[in-house]
Amino acid sequence: MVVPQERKDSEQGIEDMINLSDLNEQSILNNIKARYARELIYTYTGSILVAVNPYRMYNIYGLDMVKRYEGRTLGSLPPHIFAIASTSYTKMMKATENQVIVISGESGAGKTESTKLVMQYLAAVNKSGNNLITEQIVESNPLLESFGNAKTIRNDNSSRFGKYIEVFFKKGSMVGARTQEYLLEKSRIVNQASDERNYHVFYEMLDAMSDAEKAKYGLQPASKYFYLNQGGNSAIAGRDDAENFRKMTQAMDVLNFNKQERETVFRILSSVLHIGNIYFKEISNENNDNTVELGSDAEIKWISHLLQLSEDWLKQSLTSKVTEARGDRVYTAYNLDQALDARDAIAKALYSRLFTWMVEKINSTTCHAEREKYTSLAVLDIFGFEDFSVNSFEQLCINYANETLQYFFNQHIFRLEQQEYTKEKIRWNHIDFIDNKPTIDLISTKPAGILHLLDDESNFPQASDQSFLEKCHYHHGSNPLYGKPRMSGMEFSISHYAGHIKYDVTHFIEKNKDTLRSHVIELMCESKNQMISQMFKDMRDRLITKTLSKTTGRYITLKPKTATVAASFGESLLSLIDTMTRCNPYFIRCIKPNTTKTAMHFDESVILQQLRYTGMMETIRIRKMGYPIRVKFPHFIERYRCLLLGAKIPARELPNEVCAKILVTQGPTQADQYQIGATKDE
Ligand code: AD9
Ligand code: MG
Repeated sequence: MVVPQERKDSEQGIEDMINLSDLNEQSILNNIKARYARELIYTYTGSILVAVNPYRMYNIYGLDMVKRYEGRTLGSLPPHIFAIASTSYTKMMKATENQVIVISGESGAGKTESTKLVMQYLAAVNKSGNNLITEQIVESNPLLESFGNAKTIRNDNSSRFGKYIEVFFKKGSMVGARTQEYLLEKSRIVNQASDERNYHVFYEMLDAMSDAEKAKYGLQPASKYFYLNQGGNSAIAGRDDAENFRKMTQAMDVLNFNKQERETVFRILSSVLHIGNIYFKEISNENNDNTVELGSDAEIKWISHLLQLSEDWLKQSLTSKVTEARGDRVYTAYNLDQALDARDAIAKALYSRLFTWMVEKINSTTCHAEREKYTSLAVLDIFGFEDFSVNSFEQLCINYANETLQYFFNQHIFRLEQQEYTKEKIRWNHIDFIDNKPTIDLISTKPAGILHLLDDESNFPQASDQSFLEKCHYHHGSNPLYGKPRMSGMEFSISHYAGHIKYDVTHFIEKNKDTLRSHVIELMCESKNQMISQMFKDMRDRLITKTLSKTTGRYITLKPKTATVAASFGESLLSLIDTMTRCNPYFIRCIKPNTTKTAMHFDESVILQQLRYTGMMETIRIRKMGYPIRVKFPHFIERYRCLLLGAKIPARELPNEVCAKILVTQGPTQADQYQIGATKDE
C-alpha cells in the first residue's frame, strides 16, 4: 500500500524539522511528541540528531539495521543514530578527515547509551579481519562503566567521569582506540547522598563473588560497609549486579589483564571497603587536646595484608601528620576530623589511581604508537548537566564542562555559520542565539573567574571556603549571572544555559587542592605489590622531583607547585575543544523525557525546557534559512555547464557570472534557494 507522503508526515511527525511549515516552540514539541507516541525516538534538524530517551529498549539496533544504514546518505532513510554513525564514517573514508560525534544532554538523557550504539555500529561495519582489536575496543566499555558509573537520583547508570574515545581506522578497518578520561568524581568513593550508590563495581563484586572468594578478601555484604550503605537500599531495579560482574571480568580477560593484575584490582577494591570501616576513639591527652586512637585493629590487618603494606606505618598515617624538620620526622597527632579526612583521602587516592591505571591499561592494549598515521572517528560522552539538592565543586566542574560543550555547539552552528555568510557578502537576517560566553567567562576567565579565584585561595595558606566565597561576592556581586544568597549562607549561584544552580562552597578549597600527604604516597610506594607501588611512584614522580645537590652531593627534594583540580580540568577541557575543532563534527542532542526515569512518558514541560535551552528553535531556523551546501565556482561550472545547452562561455566572463547564467536556466522559482557568494573562486 502506498501512503500519501502528507498523511504519513502528519501521523509520524516530520522527520527533519527544518521542513516544519509552521516553526514555533509548540510545533516543534508537537512534532517530537507525535513521533515519540509512535515509538520514533529520533528526529533530525538538518544533520543534527535529536534523540528522546525512551527508557525502554526497542529492537531497532540489530545487524539488519546496521546493514540498512550502511553507506546511505543522511536523510535517505528514517532518522536513526546509525545514520549519523554511517555518515560520519563515510565522510572520514571519503575525505580522510577526522570526525567527532559530540553527544550532549543532561544527566539521564541517553548520552552513554548513544555512545555505545555508535561504537556498536562501527564495530559491525568495520571491514577488518582483526576481530580481536574490535572486541577489545567494545569490551573496554563494560569495564569503564563498572568503575566509573554509579546510581544517582538522576540516572541509575550515571557517568561520573567524562570520556573521549578516538577510534582509529586504516582503510576502513578499526585498528585501535584511545580513551581519554576526564575528572572522575572522587567524593562518591567515600560519600553518597540518600538513594545514591558508590561506583557499581563494589556492589557487583560483592554480589557475584563466592563465599570462599569473599573470605579471601575479608568481605561481607554491601550493607556492612560505610562506603556502600550511606545511600540506603543498594539494589537497582532492573540491574543485575552479578551479571555485570561477569561481563566486567570477561572484559578484563579480553583486554589482557593478567592474573596478578586482576588479583590486585580486587585487593584494592576490598581495601577501599575496609578503609571505610576504620573507626577512631577520641582520647584526651594531658594538654586537653583531643587526639585519636584506632577503634580496632581488624580492618588495619586486612588492609596491610591486601595491599602488602607495613601495618605500623599505615596506623601512623591514619592517626598523625608526619612532617620533616632538619632531617627528623615529627609526628603531630590528628583530632577526630583530621583522622577521618586522612582515612578518606587514602581511599580516594587508591580508587582514583586504580581508575587511571585501568584507563592506561586499556589504552596500552588498544592504542598503537602509530595512530597519527590513521584517520579517526571520535565520540565524546561526558557527564551531563546536573542539579542536586546540594551542588558542590564536582557539579561546578561538570556543569562548566557542559557549558563549554554548549559553546562549542553554538560556535559551530551559529557563529561560524553566520561569519561565513558575512564573509560571502550574501543577504542574511542575523539569527540571535543565547550566547553562553558570559557564563563561561564568569566561571573561568583570568584573573577573576570563579575557578581562578578558587585557585588563588587554594595556594594561600590562610584561605578558607569563607574567604573564597567573599572574593566571589566581591568580584561578581554585580554580575547578573551571579547570585548571592539572601541569608549569609555558604553559597553562590550561577545562571547556566540549562538553569540556575546554587553551589555550596563547603570543602571547595580542599577538593580543589586534592592533596595527598607525601607520607601516604611514600607508604603506598613501599607496598610489596609491584602494581600498587608503581601506581604511586608515578604519582610521586609527578609531585616531587629529587635533584642531586651540587654543593652537598645529597639528594634534595623539590616540591613544585602542583596543579589544582580546577586548573588541570580547565586545561584538559581547552585541549579537548582544540582537538574537536580540528575534526568534522556531528551532533547528537539527547533529550530526557521526564524526571522519574519512566518509560515512554512524555512530560511536555521537561522537554520544552530542554528544547529551549539547547536553542532548538534557533537551530532549526538557521538550518532552514541557511545555505549548508557550498560549491566553489569552478566545480559548479564544470558540473552544471551542460545546462547552458552548449552555449558558448565568453573567455572574459568571470566565474561568478557564469554560475549566475547557469542558475538562471532553472527559472525564477528557484531564485530564493541559492545565493552567489563573493569568495568561492577556487
Ligand atoms: V549521565 O550524564 O551519564 O548521568 P546519560 O549518559 O546521558 O546520563 P544514559 O545514556 O546513561 O544517560 O541513559 C540513562 C538510561 O536511559 C539508560 O540506562 C537506559 O535505561 C535509558 N536509555 C537511554 N538511551 C536509550 C535508548 N536509546 N534506548 C533505550 C535508553 N533506553
Ligand atoms: Mg552517561
